[in-house]
Amino acid sequence: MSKPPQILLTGFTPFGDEDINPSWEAVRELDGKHIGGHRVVSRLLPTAFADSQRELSLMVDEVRPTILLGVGQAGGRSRLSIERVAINVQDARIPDNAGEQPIDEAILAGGPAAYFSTLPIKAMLKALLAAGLPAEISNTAGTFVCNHVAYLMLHLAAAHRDLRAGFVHIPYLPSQAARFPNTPSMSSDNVVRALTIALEVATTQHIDERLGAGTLD
Ligand code: PCA
Repeated sequence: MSKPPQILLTGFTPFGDEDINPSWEAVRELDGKHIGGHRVVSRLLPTAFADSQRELSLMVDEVRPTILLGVGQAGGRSRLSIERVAINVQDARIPDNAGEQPIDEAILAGGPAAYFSTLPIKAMLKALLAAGLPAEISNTAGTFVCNHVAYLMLHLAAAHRDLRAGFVHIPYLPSQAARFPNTPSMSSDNVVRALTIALEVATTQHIDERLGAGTLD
């Protein structure tokens, strides 16, 4: 029997004041699972600009995925945010885990200003909302390590016809949000459910749906 196509699913190490990263807590649960005829390979990326770039490239060479989905923590967001775009800039408000704090530097000198997700983001959104999971389209992945990794994933996808890529940000875990008033959270079980649904849609749908999900601000 031939090997199933692979999904490379990445999460990040904790950063800033946190000692847990909900992205890795959910992503690691899906390692080895089969979704839509694909096998999931879960990997941990360091929350550091240079190290994440090097490790991502090694992982992609080793796993040779047909779908690449990055997941990162966005503390304060209230919904699973399906990122539409990644921009060619590094502007770090805090140092990364290697102590680097680039300001207004390009990720790839001479690269395009931005890349769009090549996963069916609207179809993913529709399926998540239909399953009763809070989700949204986001038009910014920030300017820290997540945007950096999302941009590099989309750069790889632009160069490989058989590779599609995207990125999602997730809220704090309840245990993280409990420290701050009025702070939204999502349980790891719900994030795992949401990622499974999003990946099911990504494996089966190559053309996105037309569904309004824009914002005025
Ligand atoms: N979130 C950070 C980097 C790692 C993570 O989980 C970000 O949004 O850039």
